[in-house]
Amino acid sequence: MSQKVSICLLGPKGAGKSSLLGSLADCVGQGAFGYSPNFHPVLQPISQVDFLKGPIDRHRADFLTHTLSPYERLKQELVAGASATNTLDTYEYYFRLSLSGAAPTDLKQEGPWLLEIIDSAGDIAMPPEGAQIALLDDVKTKLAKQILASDAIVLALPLTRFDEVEWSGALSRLADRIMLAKEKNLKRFVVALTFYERLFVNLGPDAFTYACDPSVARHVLRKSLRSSNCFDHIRKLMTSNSALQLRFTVCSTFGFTKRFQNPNLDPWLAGEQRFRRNSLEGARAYSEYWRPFLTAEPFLYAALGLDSAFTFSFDQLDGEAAPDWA
Ligand SMILES: Nc1nc2c(ncn2[C@@H]2O[C@H](COP(=O)(O)OP(=O)(O)OP(=O)(O)O)[C@@H](O)[C@H]2O)c(=O)[nH]1
Ligand SMILES: [Mg+2]
Repeated sequence: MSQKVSICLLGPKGAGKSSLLGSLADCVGQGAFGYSPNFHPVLQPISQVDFLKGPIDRHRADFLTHTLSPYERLKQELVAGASATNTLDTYEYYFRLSLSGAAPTDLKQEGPWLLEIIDSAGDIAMPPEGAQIALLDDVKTKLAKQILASDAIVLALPLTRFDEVEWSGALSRLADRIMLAKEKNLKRFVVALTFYERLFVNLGPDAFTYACDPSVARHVLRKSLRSSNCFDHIRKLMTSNSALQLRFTVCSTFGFTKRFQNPNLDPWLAGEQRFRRNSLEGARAYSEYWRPFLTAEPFLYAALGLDSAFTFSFDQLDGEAAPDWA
C-alpha cells in the first residue's frame, strides 16, 4: 500500500519555485544531493489518475500512445525560458517515490510513496508589501485549502539580504495563519534558500568545493537567521506545535559545472545532453557537470523526514558555531 504525501511549494514571486520543482527529478536521478552516495531514491512522474488510484496497469490501447505528463510539460516550459507561473490556478504534479540502497530499513518498509507537489504563483500566497495584485478569489481559496491539507510545506526563499526583503510581512502572515488554523495536516516545514550558486561566483574554480561543504551551508543559514527577524513567526509556529519538524537547507537549480567547478549559467539549454561537450564521449562525459545542486533535499525531507548533510534544524543553527566558522 502506497502512502500519499501532499507537499505545498510556496515562496515569493521569482524565488525559483518552479525551477526547483522542474529540476527535482534530475537531481534525484543524478544523486546530486547531500545524502549518502549509496542512497538511491527513485522518483518517477506519474499521472493524477495513478496518484488517486495507485499505479495501474495501462490498457493495451495506451501502449503506443504518448501523452506529455504535466511534469514533462513544466520541464519543457522551463527549457523554453518559461516566465512566472500563471496566477489563474494552482498546479499539481504527481510522483512515485521509492527507496533502495542505504536507506533506514523502517523507512524502506513504509514506501513507496505517492507524492503530490503543488506549485503556484508567488503572488498568491506571498504578495509583496503594498502591491495591488488582482487575483481570483477561487484561486486564493483553492491554495488556502491545499496549504491546510498538505502534509508538508517547502518554502523557497531567494538567498538574499533578508533585512531588506519585501515579502517578510507576507511570510509572517502566512506562518501566523498556519499557526492559528485549527484544521491542518502539517507535519513538516522545509525552508529552502534558493540560488545558492550565486554566493560562490567570485570563487572561480574553488566554487564547487566550498558549496559542497555542509559547514559552509550551515554558516550561510546561521547568518541568514541572525540577519533578520523575518523568521521569527516561523519560530512561533514551531513553538506552537512541538510535533512539527522544521529544517533549513540550501539549493541551486543552476548548480555548478563539474569540471571547471564554477557556477553554472544556463541550466535549460537543450535536452539532457546539453552539458556534454562535443569532444567528450562516453559515460564519463555525463558527469562533467553537477547540475542541479541539492534540489532534491527539500522534497525528500518533506516526504520522508530524512536528513541529509545539508538539512539543519533551528537548534543546529542556533547553537554554538563550529570553531572554523565562528
Ligand atoms: N542564478 C539562478 N537563477 C535561478 C535559479 N533557479 C531559478 N532561477 C531563475 O530565477 C527566475 C525565477 O524562477 P522561477 O522558477 O520562475 O520562480 P518562481 O518562484 O516559480 O516564480 P513565480 O512562479 O512567479 O512565483 C528565473 O529567471 C529562473 O531562471 C538558480 O538556482 N540560480
Ligand atoms: Mg513559478
